[in-house]
Amino acid sequence: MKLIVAVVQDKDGARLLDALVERGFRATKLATTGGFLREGNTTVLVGTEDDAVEDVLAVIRAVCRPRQHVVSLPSGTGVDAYTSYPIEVQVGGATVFVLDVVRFERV
Ligand code: 2BA
Repeated sequence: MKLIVAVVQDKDGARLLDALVERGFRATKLATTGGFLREGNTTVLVGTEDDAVEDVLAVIRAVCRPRQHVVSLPSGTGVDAYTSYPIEVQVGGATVFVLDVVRFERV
């Protein structure tokens, strides 16, 4: 069994859950925060059999879109400490980890 941990954008989170549940996968949605942008994102956990991992990844690929975000970074120290400059980063589609599950129980 595998645990798929997918960090996705909030905009894609609800549609991803809908698509997974529609296809019979069990999923849990967590409200999370990205370490770089410090903005809210969504982490979806999916526990599934090994042979279904590619199906779950296909759903994630179909739903989650890359988007450009502009973030302001501080220029530096001293006089520059109070100024910032914008940079553009591409976020997503999704950051996905696939973990081996040692034991799974529903009690
Ligand atoms: P954030 O950490 O808020 O990162 C948002 C986006 O900022 C990243 O998009 C990437 O394009 C950029 N970025 C992140 N760290 C950077 C850095 N040190 N320098 C320059 N640009 C940087 P994604 O790569 O698509 O990541 C989206 C979110 O997925 C991340 O939000 C974070 O919450 C999660 N994530 C990504 N890689 C991860 C990892 N190795 N471990 C844990 N979480 C991860």
